[in-house]
Amino acid sequence: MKYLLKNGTVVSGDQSEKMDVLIDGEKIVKVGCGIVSEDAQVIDVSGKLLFPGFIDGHTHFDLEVAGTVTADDFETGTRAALAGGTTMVVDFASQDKGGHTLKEGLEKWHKKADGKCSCDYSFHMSIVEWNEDTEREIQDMIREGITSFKLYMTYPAMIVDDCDLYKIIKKLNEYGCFAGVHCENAGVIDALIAEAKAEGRMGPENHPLVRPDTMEAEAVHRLLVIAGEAGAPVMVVHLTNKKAYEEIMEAREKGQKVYAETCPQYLLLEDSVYSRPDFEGAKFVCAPPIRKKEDQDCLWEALARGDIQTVATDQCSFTLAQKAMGKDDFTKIPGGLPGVQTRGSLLYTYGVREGRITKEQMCRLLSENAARLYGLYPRKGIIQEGSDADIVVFDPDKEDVISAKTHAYNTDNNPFEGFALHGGIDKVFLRGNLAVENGKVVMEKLGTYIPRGKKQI
Ligand code: DUC
Ligand code: ZN
Repeated sequence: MKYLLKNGTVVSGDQSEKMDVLIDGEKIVKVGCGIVSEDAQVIDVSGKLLFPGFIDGHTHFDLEVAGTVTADDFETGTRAALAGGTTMVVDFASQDKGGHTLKEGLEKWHKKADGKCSCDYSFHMSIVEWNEDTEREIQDMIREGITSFKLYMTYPAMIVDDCDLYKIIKKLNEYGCFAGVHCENAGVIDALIAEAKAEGRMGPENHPLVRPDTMEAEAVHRLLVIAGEAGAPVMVVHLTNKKAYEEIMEAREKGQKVYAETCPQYLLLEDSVYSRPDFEGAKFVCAPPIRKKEDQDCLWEALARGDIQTVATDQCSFTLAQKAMGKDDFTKIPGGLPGVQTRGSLLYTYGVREGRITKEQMCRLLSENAARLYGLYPRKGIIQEGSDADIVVFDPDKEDVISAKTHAYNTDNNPFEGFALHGGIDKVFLRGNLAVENGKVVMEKLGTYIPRGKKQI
């Protein structure tokens, strides 16, 4: 199928320009002014912004958490993502502890995802055990198109100690790869949980108190000292707060390569949500937790300065019934929030429209930088000749209000319930297929696994 998008504003990380875009099959074949084509279907996109398809580098679909499984699997989750302009997700596949291989983890995630996705997809690989076999497997992963990895400094089933952290990030760097790291101090958090329980503090309002910003910042600091010693780049995923941000800036001043990612919940929600009555605070339980207004302000300013490379979602959704597993004990509430459907429109509404970031920065944060970080550029992350025809036709005048009644997730709650949106998704092209029209998914399950190359950033 051939499409000619006429009179839209093509947004890149550097500039925005009124141009036409010609799509033939899966690719963009021409970008310029006054393009004519005799056989293309012409779509007038006057007044619309054309972004390269958004890439979400942090999702958890079909994931077992706290004795349950996320409400959204790859089918419902990628459909919601596509409706929100995300044409590619990079989900977290994981090795299991107890002598299991990375290969087994990858096969497991392919089984969860293959044939079910409505947007393109790839995986990071979480390494939870390190030995000579795992080390050898890194090259197998690279051959499979997995070039980014994940390490956890918390969670018993996932945690790696400082010794392995050092060895892994050093080895990954030798192969031109890197890890995103979940930074929280596991030991002190355990102690704070024990204190809360001993005092009979069992409600969700205790969640941010046992996972304080200081213990995220401590872990970021430790990670970056270790990474400095290893001479290796690392990424701090889901950065939430000012103290942790300052640790990143300090390491960069010393010449270290540190990438950072944050998420809409840390930009737009405050920790008072955990004190909402009737157990509503449970909806917002995620790790690290939502922080304070001054942290939000710090993150927005960091986005504007380009100090944070990407805004992902950490999508990990649960129903209220699942959240109620922790009714009498907040530590049993499965952690995570949905977010893939509204990342673009929230960043536009509360970032671009409010003058905190430009639309070009939005393009970098949602698409271009993720493509560069995860070895997808310029196949993805840019609207140019030869790139995949992944295009978001964004309507800056579209008005909406986020609600669990109308969202596409398989959940009955939305952390952004009631948030007004000024600007939203009109159409989405996924590799040349007009898969979303008027904000609704009209073509499903066209997503394909995308093997990735090495980072270009
Ligand atoms: N944090 C969550 O809240 N859920 C899933 C994984 C994570 O790091
Ligand atoms: Zn996560």
